[in-house]
Amino acid sequence: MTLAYYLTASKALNFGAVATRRSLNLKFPFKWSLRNIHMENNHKSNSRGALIVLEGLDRSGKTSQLSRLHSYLEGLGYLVESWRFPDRNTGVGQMISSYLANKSQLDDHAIHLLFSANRWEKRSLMETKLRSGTTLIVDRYSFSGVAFSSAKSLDIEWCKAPEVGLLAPDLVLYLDIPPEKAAERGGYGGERYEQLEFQRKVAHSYQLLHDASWKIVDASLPVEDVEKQLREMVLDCVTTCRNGKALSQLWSS
Ligand code: NYM
Ligand code: MG
Repeated sequence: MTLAYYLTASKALNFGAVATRRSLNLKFPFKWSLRNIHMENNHKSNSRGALIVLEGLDRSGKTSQLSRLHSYLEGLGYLVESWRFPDRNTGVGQMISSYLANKSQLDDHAIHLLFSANRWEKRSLMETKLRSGTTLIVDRYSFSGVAFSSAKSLDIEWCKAPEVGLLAPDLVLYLDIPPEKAAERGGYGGERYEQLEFQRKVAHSYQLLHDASWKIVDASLPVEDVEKQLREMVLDCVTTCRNGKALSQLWSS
């Protein structure tokens, strides 16, 4: 059973107000005016890059779609970077990587917090990039954190707590695929969690997490068809953020 089955209608994204420009007050000296124009633009215009997250089970096709989207946006002239979590290049990321490779054992709560810490250590860089106009397309984010840990029977609210205050994605693209079909795709890589029975539980956990910022795409379709759908959604989101949209935080009331 797929996530789409559980969906009724998805709500339109709330678009931030587009900033308006005020006319120059020519009565003031030139130097004063220039500084004010600069400050006003920074403050008023929330123009920025978009935070776009791809989520889904292992082998749902996130990584290849991400690289296709990257080329597409770059071809259109956008500043874009591809990110992924876990980011295995940091000290925390190396602990996570060793755990996933079954080279170390950790309590379920402890590894959950490490995954979260791995996002926190990137939070300020993420904000800087977005504010400077770079769109980030991210392979997995907090939703993976909650879905995989709660699939191990950790309390879902406990799992969400350390993620509160991270930047909220502008768009979450969920690549929806039945766990059985994902398992058929060339097999799993042998990391922890890459087992059909566990992936079924993860799929169920994802069902509890989606909200209006998610778009569900049928990832069983041919790669090109999935790509076509993603392109439209992404372009729409990138345009909205470029026109001005405030950054918001994840799971803050
Ligand atoms: N994973 C990923 C988690 O359990 N929690 C998290 O917060 C994140 C970001 O790590 N099976 C799991 C999901 C994957 C595994 O990710 C490695 P990838 O995308 O296969 O490298
Ligand atoms: Mg994987």
